[in-house]
Amino acid sequence: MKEVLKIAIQKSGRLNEKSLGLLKECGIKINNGGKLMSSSSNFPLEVFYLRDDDIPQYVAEGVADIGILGENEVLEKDQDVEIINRLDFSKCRLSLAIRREESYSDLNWFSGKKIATSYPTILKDFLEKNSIDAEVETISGSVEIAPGIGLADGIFDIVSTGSTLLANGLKEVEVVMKSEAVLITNSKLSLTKKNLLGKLLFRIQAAKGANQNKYILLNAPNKNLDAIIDLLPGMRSPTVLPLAEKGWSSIHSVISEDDFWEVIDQLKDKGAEGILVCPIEKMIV
Ligand code: PRT
Ligand code: ZN
Repeated sequence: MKEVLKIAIQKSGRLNEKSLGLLKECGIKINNGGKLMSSSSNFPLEVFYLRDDDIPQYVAEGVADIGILGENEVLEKDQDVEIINRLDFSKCRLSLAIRREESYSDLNWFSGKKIATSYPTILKDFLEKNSIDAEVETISGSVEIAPGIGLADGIFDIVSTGSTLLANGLKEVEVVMKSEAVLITNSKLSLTKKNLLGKLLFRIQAAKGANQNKYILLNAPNKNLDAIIDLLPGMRSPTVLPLAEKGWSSIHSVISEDDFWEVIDQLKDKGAEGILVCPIEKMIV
């Protein structure tokens, strides 16, 4: 029987759509299969839909070969899996928070206090490393209400915009870890599966590169070409083409999404005009 790569993704929730979106960006078509599993029509891949809490164990035991889930869940479950790629989505942080009216000095504030969380492993590890003797109360949901109902003095939970903390009269006092979606695997893959994983990783890299970068075209006076080329180094170096109008050139390059707004003002200062910024479909460096 032909070997296929088995990937576990979240069945529903914050990671589901983005995980499927990533596979789509990799050119992988997923058939509308059952609720538990579906296969691809153009890549040797089977997709298992699971609760994110179960993904580390499924991958560790080899039921699935790879999985996509939050790094926080990987650390919390502490299974024998390896993170092989960071996927740049579902970014959040895991933080300690206390009632807004409390005055907070440093981590010692938590000594002798009770902290509610759904991530006891990560929290206990952090407290131990910092020699803080606090009681950890494990609850499975709505952690943010624990201080308000007198269940705990503080909480340790996922924070993204901070609005949940605000709405519950809490303030973030320590960021313990940052998290994003990651790709995990186990050490049991056959050579065929390793090759398939290599192909998938190559495609993921191309999709990530495309998402993180933009194609930029602009016109610039020739006298400032060197300065503009310095601002837009691109993949190797930018393409420079003469315009019909004498003394002007068109410059084409690739720019990181993160740098774009920084660089744009400097480009304008150097006389750049007609700046077009376009999305990139795939980027292979
Ligand atoms: O059903 P299943 O067990 O599969 O899903 P789940 O309910 O355990 O997880 P889900 O779908 O809520 O989250 C999956 C993953 O998304 C998490 O493990 C994180 O890695 C990541 N992620 C990113 C988040 C958030 N952002 C997030 N904001 N997970 C949860 N939240 C919650 C958080 O618990 C808190 O209640 O949103 C609230 C905070 O958000 P802000 O914006 O108000 O600060
Ligand atoms: Zn979960």
